[in-house]
Amino acid sequence: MSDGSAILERPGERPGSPMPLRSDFVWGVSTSAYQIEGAAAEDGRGPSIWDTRCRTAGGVVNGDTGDVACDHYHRYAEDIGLMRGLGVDAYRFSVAWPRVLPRGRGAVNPAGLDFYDRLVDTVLEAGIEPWLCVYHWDLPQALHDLGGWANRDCAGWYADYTALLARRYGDRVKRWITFNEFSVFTLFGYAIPWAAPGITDREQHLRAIHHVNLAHGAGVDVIRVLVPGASIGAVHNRQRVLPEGGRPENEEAAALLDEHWNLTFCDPQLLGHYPPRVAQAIEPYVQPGDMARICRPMDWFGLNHYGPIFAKVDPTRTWGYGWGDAPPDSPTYGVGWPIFPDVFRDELLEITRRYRMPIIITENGCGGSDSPDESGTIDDQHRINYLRIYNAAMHEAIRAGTDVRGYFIWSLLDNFEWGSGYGNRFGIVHVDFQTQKRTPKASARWYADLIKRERFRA
Ligand code: IFM
Repeated sequence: MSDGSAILERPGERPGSPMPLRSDFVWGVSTSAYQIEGAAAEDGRGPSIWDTRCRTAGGVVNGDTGDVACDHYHRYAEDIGLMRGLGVDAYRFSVAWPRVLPRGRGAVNPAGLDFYDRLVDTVLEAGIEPWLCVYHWDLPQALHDLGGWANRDCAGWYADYTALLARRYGDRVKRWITFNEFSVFTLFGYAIPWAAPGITDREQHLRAIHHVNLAHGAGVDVIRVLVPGASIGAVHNRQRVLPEGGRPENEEAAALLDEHWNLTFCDPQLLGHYPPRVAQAIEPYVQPGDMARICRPMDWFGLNHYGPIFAKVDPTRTWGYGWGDAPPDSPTYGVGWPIFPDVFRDELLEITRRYRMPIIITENGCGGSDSPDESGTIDDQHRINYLRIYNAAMHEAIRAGTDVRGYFIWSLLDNFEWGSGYGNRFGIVHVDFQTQKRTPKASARWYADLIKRERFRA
């Protein structure tokens, strides 16, 4: 295991001096509601499936919860001040569905809607553009009790919720994201039980896939009608899937995981059809006209990328595949995720080849267990190394013809990292979860300098 510095030190590894980026290139930071807001039972917010998951034995490491998280609900102004200090152009955040509609539909919660008014206004006053993600995994528990994403009606409930947001914030928010990482919350929520709602059922997984795709299409239509001048994207996590150990017996597992992870949402939304293995399995749930409802014109492709993933045969799992390990000699960072900048560059090129769209890198970053030294400094060189080589790989993809128009770090703050709780820190700003003290890490200064340098060259 290494911290990735060996890659940086290998002469010629990332050749050539980067070209200037577009003058309107967007530099940003990303967060999501459940991971930072806290105030889970305050001001009328209803419970989400993640509140339930946190209270389920074995659901989250250490029994951690998002009840308080980074207390961003109360400290949002301070956090926006930190963003201003970084010099970012944009802030990608998500709205908590159960904060604005405590039961998912029906009666709205005025205090919840007011919170996002204050947030959006303060972001704009800081000279930062708000990028609003409608859904980042926190389905209202009341809707899950009606079947959640496995119920076709959920697409309509989502469209109504999106309309509420579009009417309320569309005068000030022009950048809209329908969903964050479709394949993660459907696969881990309904087939491999690593996330809420923690179901393992092939049929429910297939239904959830199709209904989420329908919701996406309905959401795009609603935003187009209600928000003049909206620029709409969806955020996909695309990671090349490799057979564990390069072994032939893992190849079919890798091919199926590749369809579930990389193609099951992008292909229907952007090309109008499911990939072959999924198409066959999902057919019973598809109604006439559905593919046209899903495939709506989009303005950009949102890419979340960290590294490749590995698949192996696992007959105990819903689909017969399981998560494999990276080769033991792979360079890794922080929490052990592998560093493969070439895979990032190739993914950007592949998206360009397959979908021919502008790309916004909506998440890229690096987890770790960063803690302050005696002087209170957090010198996260492992993250700086990672960000440097991944930025260099982005430049390579741009030189090779990819139209990348923005880059957002995941994440502004250390936060609630889902099933890993608070142990895996992705922030460029350290959060002491006892005191809620924020301390920018060395990577925050590095990112602020990078933005200045790139703007100067543009
Ligand atoms: O924290 C998550 C985020 O919610 C979605 N993308 C990956 C991040 C790191 O695991």
